[in-house]
Parts: sequence; structure tokens; C-alpha cells
Amino acid sequence: MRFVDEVELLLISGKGGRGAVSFRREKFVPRGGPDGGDGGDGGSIVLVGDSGMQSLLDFKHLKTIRASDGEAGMSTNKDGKNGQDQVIRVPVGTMVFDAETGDLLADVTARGERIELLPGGKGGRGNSRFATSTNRVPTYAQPGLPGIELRARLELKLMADVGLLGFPNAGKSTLISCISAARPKIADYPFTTLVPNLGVVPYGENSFVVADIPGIIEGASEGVGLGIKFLKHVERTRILLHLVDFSDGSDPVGKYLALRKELSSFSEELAQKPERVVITKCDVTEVREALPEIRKRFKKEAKVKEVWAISSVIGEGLEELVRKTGELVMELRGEDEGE
Ligand SMILES: Nc1nc2c(ncn2[C@@H]2O[C@H](COP(=O)(O)OP(=O)(O)OP(=O)(O)O)[C@@H](O)[C@H]2O)c(=O)[nH]1
Ligand SMILES: [Mg+2]
Repeated sequence: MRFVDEVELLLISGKGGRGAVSFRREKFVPRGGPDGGDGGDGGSIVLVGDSGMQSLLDFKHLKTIRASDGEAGMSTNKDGKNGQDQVIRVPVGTMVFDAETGDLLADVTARGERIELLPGGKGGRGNSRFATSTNRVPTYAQPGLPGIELRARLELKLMADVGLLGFPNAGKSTLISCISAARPKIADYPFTTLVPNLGVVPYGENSFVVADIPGIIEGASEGVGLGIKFLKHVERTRILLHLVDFSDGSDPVGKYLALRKELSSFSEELAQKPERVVITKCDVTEVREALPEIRKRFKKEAKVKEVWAISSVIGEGLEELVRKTGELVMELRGEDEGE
């Protein structure tokens, strides 16, 4: 079951700069004292919780993230500059593990939470720090300390924004495989999907998460088919896409209403969720030709004004579905933020 998003990354904090060995050179001071400055500290790897991010998609193409090194100390007691911290914004809920040992190192639980995961190496002290009454010309300065390298595994428990609902064979898994990187099993028999699949759908700069669950049939609330227990996986989504296939000559409105009934008997709250009706397989001639009539019937018999139509096979309507769904998800997320 793919309920976690996961990436592996090499994270490296910055090295400390070395301390300088240097002596004052002034016109009237023949043997100047030590004036080697300290090295700067290496930059740290810092995590910050970002409630606008919903997946680890942004990290999929990255292999290494490193913070910059501290600069070396200089003469005239000038300290080297500190390396810059590398601030990595991660979705709230991200857990960071040591990929080699499996140890949990960090758990980002709140928006704006800041965790210094890998501190940078301390800069070395310059030779001016080592002058004593017995050694006025120290020729020693500390090297900077190395940064820390971590092969990290980032994990995020995905919260689905969108739930796909429909009778078996409606084309739910096919749709998710077309709009996300998820590769669920697809077949022309009912109950192909036995466990939920999640897919991350890129949407402009953002993304949203779609859950594909096993098909629901009439009587499911009484245990027919696989039952309705899988509905719990879409309980916390923001919207439902209700997929309806009538390429087999079945009655789409009747099927839709039957499923709505199952939904209500599972949870009235779930039944109240924003929903869009999506007719699938509109590449099939009979489906395409009947669409205008079916739209009218949905309006009249089910009080559904807006009916989308797609074909995953020829890619029709998918872009629009992603755009409209994305708009809705962002809108609803915005409402949550404002709470
Ligand atoms: N012609 C046509 N066939 C499609 C389309 N989308 C899916 N199918 C076919 O419909 C069948 C069922 O597709 P699935 O995606 O497995 O359906 P599902 O809703 O996930 O089914 P369950 O997992 O059993 O609930 C497969 O044979 C698909 O190839 C489409 O847009 N056009
Ligand atoms: Mg399926």
C-alpha cells in the first residue's frame, strides 16, 4: 500500500573554515604578535515545516543538498565568514530517518517549525588565540571541524486531497495512472483494486494527492462486494470525484444514485463532501453520443448540474480535470489555513 511518499537524499553540512596563522606586520613593530583570525562556522542543514507543501515531489530530482563551508580566518584578526545555512522547506508531517540505521532523527510537526538537523562544523581558532606568556609567537591554528554527512530518508504520510469513487471497472485506477506517477493494476474485470493507491498529481507549482480505492457496489454497506470499509480512506479528503462508466450500456444516473445511497449509509459527513461527477470512457462512441442527454438527466434526476467527461485512453478532458480539481483543492486548503 503506498501511503507514504519517500525520498532519499545525501545531506551535508558545511565544513568549518581553518584558523589563520599570521603575524602583525607594521612599520615600527619588527616582530608583531600573532593576528590570525578564526575560521567561520560551516552552514547547517535546517528543516522548516511548510504547510503549503503536500508531498516530497520537489525532492525527487535532487540527490545531494549541501550547506556552504565556513571561510578561513585571515590576518589582522579578521574572522572568516560563516557558511550559509541550507534551509530545506518540507511538508508538515515529514519524518527524517538515517537511511543506514533507520533511526528517526527529526519529525516536523508544525508549520514554521525549525529543526537544525545537521549543524555545520565549527570554524578553527586562529593563532592569535594561542598566544601565552611563554609562547608569544604561536605557529599553530586549529583546522575547521568537518561538516556532517547523512544519507537521509524523508518520509511523508500522505493525506489524500481527492478521493476517487465509483463502481468497479469505472476507470479509477486508469485515471490515477494517467495523472500521477502511481502505477496501480488495471484490468477489465471488477475489483481489480483491492487496496487503496495514492498518487501525487503535479498542479502548477503545487501538487495534490489523489486516492484510488476499490470499487463500491450497490449493497456494499451490507457487505456486498468488498464492502464499504475502504471509504474510510477517503473520509478525510477534501473532494470526491465520482466516476461513472456507462460504456457497458448500464444506467449512469441509476448507478450514481445507488452509490450515493451507500455513501450516506457509511457517513453523512462523507456524503456532504464537495463532489464532482465524472463520466469516464467518453472515447466510446455510445458514451460520447449519449453525453448531452445524460447531462440533462443528471440535472433533472440527481440535481447534479456539473458533469465532467473524460477519456483516460485518449487523454481527453484530463488536463481540464486536473486544473479544475486543483483549483478546488487549493481553494479548500486556503479555507483550512484561514481557520
Ligand atoms: N475505452 C476506455 N476504457 C477505459 C478507460 N479507462 C479505463 N478503461 C478500461 O476500463 C477497465 C477498468 O479500468 P480500471 O482503471 O481498472 O477500473 P477501476 O475503477 O480501477 O476498477 P476496480 O479497481 O475494479 O474498482 C480497464 O479495462 C481499462 O482499460 C477509458 O477512458 N476508455
Ligand atoms: Mg482499480
